Amino acid sequence: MRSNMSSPQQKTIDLNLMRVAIGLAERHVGCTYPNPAVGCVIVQPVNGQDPPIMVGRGVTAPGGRPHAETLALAEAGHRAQGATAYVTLEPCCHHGGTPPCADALIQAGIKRVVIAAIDPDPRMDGGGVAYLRRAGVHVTQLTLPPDLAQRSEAVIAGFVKRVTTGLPLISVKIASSLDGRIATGGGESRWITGAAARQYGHLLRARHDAILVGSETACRDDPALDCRLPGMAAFSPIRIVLDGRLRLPIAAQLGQNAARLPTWLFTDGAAAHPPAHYQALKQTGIEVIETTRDNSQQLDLTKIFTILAERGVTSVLVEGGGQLIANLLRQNLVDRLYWFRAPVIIGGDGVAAIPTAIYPTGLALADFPRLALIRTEIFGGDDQGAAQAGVQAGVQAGVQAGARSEGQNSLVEKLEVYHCLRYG
Ligand code: AOF
Ligand code: ZN
Repeated sequence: MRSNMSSPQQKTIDLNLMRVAIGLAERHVGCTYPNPAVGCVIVQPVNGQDPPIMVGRGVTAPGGRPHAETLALAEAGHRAQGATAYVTLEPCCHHGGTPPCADALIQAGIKRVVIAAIDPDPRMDGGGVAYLRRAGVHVTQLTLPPDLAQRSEAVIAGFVKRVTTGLPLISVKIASSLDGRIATGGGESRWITGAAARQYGHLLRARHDAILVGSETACRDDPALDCRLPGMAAFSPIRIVLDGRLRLPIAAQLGQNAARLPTWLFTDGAAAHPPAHYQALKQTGIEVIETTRDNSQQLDLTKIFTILAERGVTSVLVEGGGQLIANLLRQNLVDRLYWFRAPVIIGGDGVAAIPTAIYPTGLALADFPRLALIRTEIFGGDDQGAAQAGVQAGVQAGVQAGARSEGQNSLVEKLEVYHCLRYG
């Protein structure tokens, strides 16, 4: 048995089934906070000459429960007896509201568990593997090839950051002209990027637990901040606005939709503001959260993100404005940058994406932080239907795919790219 488990054929089978489990997990990235999205596939036979038969599949449910293993075991029923479970994350072994997944796997008769990553939650941290092994279950942690390792890490990146640092993963989205402008000199900004790129932006919203803007953006653009991809409204993130002066109008979309979509507003000294406006904002369904200012009299960003992590939020997408993004960069809070660039040059009278200095004056160029490129996608074409299909297919397949224009569109369209960059 054991020698077979390490045979090259078995390793290939293991990697293929883990690929399926990771694909399942990817479907629920952005809607399982405070928990990570985990995928689980259960197959029979454990270890035979015949191709394995999939008897159960599960992905952590929206809201974080039930866990993936519970759902996969329920689907497998008695066929879990003697089977192998492929789980993207070490099964839990803590006694929360319900018995741990490790127990459920043991009781169902699972003989072998294959995992992609150890759960960094201090309540687990290898404990789940030890627990299973003590019960006689054979546990394998796979060494993944680079493409799978990158996907596996991306799925749990927010959760890992939250439990290891007490802050969520912070991503910034910027959609600019080729020369880094987010509006014309006259203030026009709708739309700089095309339909496909904007739809991809909605996919990014779906993939994050929360979306955050400053009050300047909330007041000027009146954004809804939901996910408007067909069929994906349920993936809309928590909407967060930083509004120290409490100037968000009651009629703003954020207020009007607050009964339907969780909406949190951070401010300081709410009591100091006109009580009628404060009460009216709360009556829309917006949750007002009190915070404090830092030394530069801005709302304390680290404190805000700490509060978000304490509430379980694992990932936040910041959509503006420029000043807030500059502050985040200055304070070294940004983990990922999604920068969409459209094939248009606005010129120096346009509004700069990063409007203020972020590093000390006189800093030598060699000392400016260089970002590392994670991925580049090319969008293009004005065929909205095709773009939609591309984004939807990406979701279905559990991969980050947009409507690619490579080889199909003109050079100008090819200039519309987005770079996903790792900051710091
Ligand atoms: C699993 N399978 O699908 C997930 C796991 O608060 P609880 O009781 O729901 O447990 C949450 C913890 O379980 C979470 O912090 C993480 O360590 C793990 N997540 N574990 O076996 C799953 N989502
Ligand atoms: Zn569990």
